[in-house]
Amino acid sequence: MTEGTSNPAENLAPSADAVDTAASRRRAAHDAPLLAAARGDKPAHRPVWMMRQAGRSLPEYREIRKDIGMLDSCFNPELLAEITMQPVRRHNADAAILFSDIVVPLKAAGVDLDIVPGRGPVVEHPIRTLEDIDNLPMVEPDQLTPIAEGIGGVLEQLRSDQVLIGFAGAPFTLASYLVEGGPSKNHEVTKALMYTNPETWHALMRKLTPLIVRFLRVQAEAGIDALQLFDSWAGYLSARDYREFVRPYSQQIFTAMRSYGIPMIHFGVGTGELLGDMAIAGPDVVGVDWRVPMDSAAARVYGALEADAPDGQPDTRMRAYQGNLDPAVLFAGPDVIASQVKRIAAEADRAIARGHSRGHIFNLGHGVLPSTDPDSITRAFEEIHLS
Ligand code: 1CP
Repeated sequence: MTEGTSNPAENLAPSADAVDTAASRRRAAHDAPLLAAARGDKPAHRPVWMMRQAGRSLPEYREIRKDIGMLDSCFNPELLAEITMQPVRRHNADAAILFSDIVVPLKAAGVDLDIVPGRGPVVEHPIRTLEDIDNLPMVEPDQLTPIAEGIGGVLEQLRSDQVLIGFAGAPFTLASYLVEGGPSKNHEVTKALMYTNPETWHALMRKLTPLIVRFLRVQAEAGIDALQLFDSWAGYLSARDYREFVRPYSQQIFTAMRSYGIPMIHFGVGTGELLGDMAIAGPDVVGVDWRVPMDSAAARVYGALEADAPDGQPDTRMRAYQGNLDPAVLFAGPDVIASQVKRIAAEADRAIARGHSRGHIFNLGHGVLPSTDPDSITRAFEEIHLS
């Protein structure tokens, strides 16, 4: 294997100074309901935010973005802060999700890619060989300065009971865009690479893991209160393949980020069969899509953690859970929204009562759909706060 792809020397863990910097930038948001739920304390109300809450469902977003491209807005600190805050103000959300994209650290590093309207990230030269991987640049923290500045702008505007969630794409999901060259329905080129050329696959994972850690460290040191690692497309893998080809790298990311002491959330779509393995990777909060009831999800994870570490202390098997309203329910009118919110709240509370879960952060089971009526979103937030 060539030197560039083996990446042996990158020390993923931050220095004590870096951890101190992060702590000094972070606001004292200890009583924020989302942080309380994540660590297992009783929140003042059930915290809620929605994946893709910032973006296309809001007229104020379409207005502000009408003359500027997606990636240009991600590297403009004022715009980034404003778009991040739009849904927080409109819906009284308990968390802001940083307006950015999983391909931002690649773009910052100089990879030739764009986010094409109506499609998503498109990579000019797909990455499929060891040579391609060698040529993939590593991101330098100063290339991410606009993101750090944008985070500062958001933190100035949030109330002390609201938090800012930073994020990154997990190595598998990011690799899928690089290998396929763009959005993919079945991820077949990615899987074919994994099966026919595992050395190349692992080299790509070893290259992306430190890049993702660097992106998250810049965010942590700029003061984010929590982070989410999106492995959106991991649900396309069998549990066996996930364990062999993906989990070790996601696990390295959680291990590297743990010393910052902020809650870490892990989410993917269609991951019912992977929830235990995703929890073993090391997050504090497991995201659940709408296909699996919250109490079943917690029971599955608890069982998987017990089997993984039979002598572990009981509380090492406890995670908090995030989810899981079907985004399509926001189209079904107030009565259906209210009854589904009540059902999900009851399922999540049952998991806590059974000792399988330490808290619940309400969310959708995946992102807000672009044509959702913003008023139904606001009403759903109100309903969830009362649940
Ligand atoms: O023109 C536009 O408005 C672009 C649409 C858009 C937006 C608003 C894209 C392109 N990305 C984003 C922002 C974004 N992306 C955020 C912040 C906003 C928020 O959540 O409120 C986040 C967290 C992401 C993360 C992201 N990007 C993921 C993981 C989350 C998920 O939805 O599963 C993924 C898979 C991407 C890739 C991506 N970027 C954009 C699109 C349309 C896609 C998906 C493409 C595909 O279907 O493969």
